[in-house]
Amino acid sequence: MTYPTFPSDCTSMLCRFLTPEVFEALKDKKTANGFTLEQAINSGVVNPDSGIGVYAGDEESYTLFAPLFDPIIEAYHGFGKEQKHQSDLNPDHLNAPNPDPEGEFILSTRIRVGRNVAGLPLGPAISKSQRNEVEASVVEGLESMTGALEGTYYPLLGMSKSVQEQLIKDHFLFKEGDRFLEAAGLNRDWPEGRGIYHNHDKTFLVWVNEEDEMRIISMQPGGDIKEVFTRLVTAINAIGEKVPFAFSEHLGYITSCPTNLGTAMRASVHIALPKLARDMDAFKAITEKYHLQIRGIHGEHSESEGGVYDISNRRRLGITEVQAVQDMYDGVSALIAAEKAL
Ligand code: ADP
Ligand code: DAR
Repeated sequence: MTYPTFPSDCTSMLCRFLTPEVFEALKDKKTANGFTLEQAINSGVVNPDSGIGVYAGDEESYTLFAPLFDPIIEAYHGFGKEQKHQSDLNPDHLNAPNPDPEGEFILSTRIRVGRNVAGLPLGPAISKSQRNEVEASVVEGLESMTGALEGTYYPLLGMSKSVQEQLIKDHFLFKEGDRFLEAAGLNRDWPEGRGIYHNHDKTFLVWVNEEDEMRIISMQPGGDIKEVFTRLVTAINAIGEKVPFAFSEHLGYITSCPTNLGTAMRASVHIALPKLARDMDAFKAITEKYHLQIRGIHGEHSESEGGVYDISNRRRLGITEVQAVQDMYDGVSALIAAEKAL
């Protein structure tokens, strides 16, 4: 393997932190699952417009390739090598009365966590049989859910295009063919082993074997952020009793992308801010202050439509789950106040 060539305007963290010295130190190393540096960085080499450009193939990747991952984790999360992740999944600790009880601004709220199965590789290094094993064990656990979590699993294999496209259009199902995931090896054997579980109301959903082996999702129309968080915590606890989650004291919940480590949580609202949208400098001054990320109406790598934005917490590691939701809540409250003032 030779040192990759990057365009001069490359701004990804891969370009920034894969120095020739780090490359020389890591280029011949392999994890116990046979995962190599070349595999870890391929997404950022093939897609020089990546923000990060690196994925882990297993928990060992984060220690074996630490000279590359540690500075990325520090730069993205502000989280040092000696720090330990702290979890707080107690909704009683969240101070979040509905910031938009009249429903003037917030169309919907969604809070998700990534989880991977302990003892198995992550998506970039998993074999086809291991991925099918993950699907079988996760679905077995999900099909034992009762009450508000009771639902049905729909494998992607055999799903009609019209059903799949409607679920994606309605913001329930993951998109297909993401080039970043493709180059990371996360789309191998697609669509085998992938699918979506959801309850009758589609307020509790689980994606199986997309970027992570599970994405556990709670969502509903409106701005009752605390209700969404409470349902998510109930679901995480119920699934965690059936499926062991990959977790480390230092990095928290282990995920394929380093941006999702720790809480692996993204708490978002779809919010209409038509007046603020006319002054994106003022808009971004608020999102920066409250550690928020702006995505489009169809999630990552999509555009806003009709002045509606996906606003979520940017930090996921070095803060607890309650703090991640509080980040989003405090920032959204400030955005609503600014919109009202215009
Ligand atoms: P993830 O949040 O899992 O990292 P994306 O950003 O791609 O992934 O979003 C996945 C899907 O969730 C997209 O269809 C997106 O429109 C939808 N989504 C995200 N936040 C909300 C929300 N607050 N309300 C409704 N749908 C949402
Ligand atoms: N597209 C990759 C990943 C960035 C974070 N988003 C995730 N993990 N879905 C990039 O490096 O831009």
